[in-house]
Amino acid sequence: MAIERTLVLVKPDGVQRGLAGEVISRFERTGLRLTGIKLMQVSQDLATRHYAEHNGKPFYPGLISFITSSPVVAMVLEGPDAIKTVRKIMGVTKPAEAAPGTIRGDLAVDMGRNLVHGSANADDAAREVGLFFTDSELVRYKRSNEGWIVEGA
Ligand code: DAT
Ligand code: MG
Repeated sequence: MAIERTLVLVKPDGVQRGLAGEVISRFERTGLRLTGIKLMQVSQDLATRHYAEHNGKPFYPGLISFITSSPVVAMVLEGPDAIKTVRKIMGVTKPAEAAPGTIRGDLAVDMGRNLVHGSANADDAAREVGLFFTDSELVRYKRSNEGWIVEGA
């Protein structure tokens, strides 16, 4: 199990709906360690860099306008298989197909308002963490119970 870092966003709909705490809590309870967190307004420049892979798709203009419409909570989570674990907790992109028990499955109904972002793979995670956080915003620390969460930690 590789120790990974991944970028998570509570998107503008989550902040506006008062679900930031609920979303953060679901990730926190997995045991992944919170390494960075902040409320921020996503600029046009950051949005286009973050979603560069979707440039040209029909939903792209709506996606950029949505992600820049209101603040997001950005965080970095760290732990064994953090990228896959976060994606599992999020559920698939389309809320109607997201499993019950996932954030999107339980709390969303529309793909364009699906509450949460999580990096898709290791390359994206490294790129996205670097886009949203400076190195000094990422805090290195140990919890007193690491060994009860990760064997040998
Ligand atoms: P994910 O957020 O699950 O990684 P993605 O990277 O394919 O999904 O797309 C980014 C976001 O763009 C997604 O969370 C919601 C929006 N989106 C994707 N496909 C869409 C579609 N066909 N119609 C509307 N919005 C879409
Ligand atoms: Mg994606």
